[in-house]
Amino acid sequence: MENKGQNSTNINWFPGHMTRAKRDMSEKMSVVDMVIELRDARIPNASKNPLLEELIQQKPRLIILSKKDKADPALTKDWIQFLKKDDTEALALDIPSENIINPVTDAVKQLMKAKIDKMKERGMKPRPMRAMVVGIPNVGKSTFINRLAKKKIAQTGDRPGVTRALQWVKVNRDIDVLDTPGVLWPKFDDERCGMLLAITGAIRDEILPIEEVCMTAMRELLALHPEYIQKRYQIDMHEDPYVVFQRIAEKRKYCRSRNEMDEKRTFETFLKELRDDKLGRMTWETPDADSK
Ligand SMILES: Nc1nc2c(ncn2[C@@H]2O[C@H](COP(=O)(O)OP(=O)(O)O)[C@@H](O)[C@H]2O)c(=O)[nH]1
Ligand SMILES: [Mg+2]
Repeated sequence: MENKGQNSTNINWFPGHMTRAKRDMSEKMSVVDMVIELRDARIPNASKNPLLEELIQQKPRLIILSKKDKADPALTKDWIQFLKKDDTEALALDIPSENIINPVTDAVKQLMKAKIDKMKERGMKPRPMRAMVVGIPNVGKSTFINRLAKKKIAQTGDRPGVTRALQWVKVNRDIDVLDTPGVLWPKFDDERCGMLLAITGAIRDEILPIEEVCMTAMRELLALHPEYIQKRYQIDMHEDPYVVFQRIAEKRKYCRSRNEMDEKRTFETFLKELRDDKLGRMTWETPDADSK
């Protein structure tokens, strides 16, 4: 898939030309010891990048599930369990609010233990491990780097085509992080992934029709957490998502005339409340069913 700009709903959204982005990331990959991959804790599968597996080569990986404050805690635990492997550590964080340096340092040291031990065996003083942060737009990469740096890092290298020396953020004596993250594109081609990215606000609203996004979200909520709907809107429940929206509109008086729901207002309000966690904490994917 190429983003040529014309007629493309993805315009202004990709970091530049995909080929260039890929080459740039692969160059950076060669100078780091490991990769810190951010994914959204609410959609750990849909927020991963299909090409990272190829780009990452054999590098150890720390997966950070961001926005854990918005996700279902029990499912986050399941995902962490599922994602951990020999060369992969996993950690869930509320990046803006919690002290992230200690858990990240511990995870990096755990992941890189073999390499650090080898340096020591050879009589070398262990140097900080160099990591590159990668992830799809909006997942929390800049917030993560700024919090590790304890200051705001100027993102001058964000423009495509601007080559400059690699700059490192010194976190502590154990970690250095590349000051510009690698921006990856999500799985647009998979319909359900696209829906989940839209539901959680990872992609711009214009990309997908709001009615379809809301109907999908409501259908899944009715199956997984009908009590969230009941509690928030205090309506008589119904199995048809559209009828549920009609009842919400009726209750909130989002109507044009007596029996006609103001769809735009109803859908927009619902989506905003859902994204602001007004209905409850929600994880949209489970490790078994959605962990392709
Ligand atoms: N609730 C919550 N919001 C977060 C978290 N991490 C990042 N954000 C918010 O997500 C938005 C996008 O973050 P940003 O760092 O700009 O993402 P980037 O595009 O990957 O660099 C910002 O509004 C952040 O405040 C988190 O763990 N929890
Ligand atoms: Mg950013």
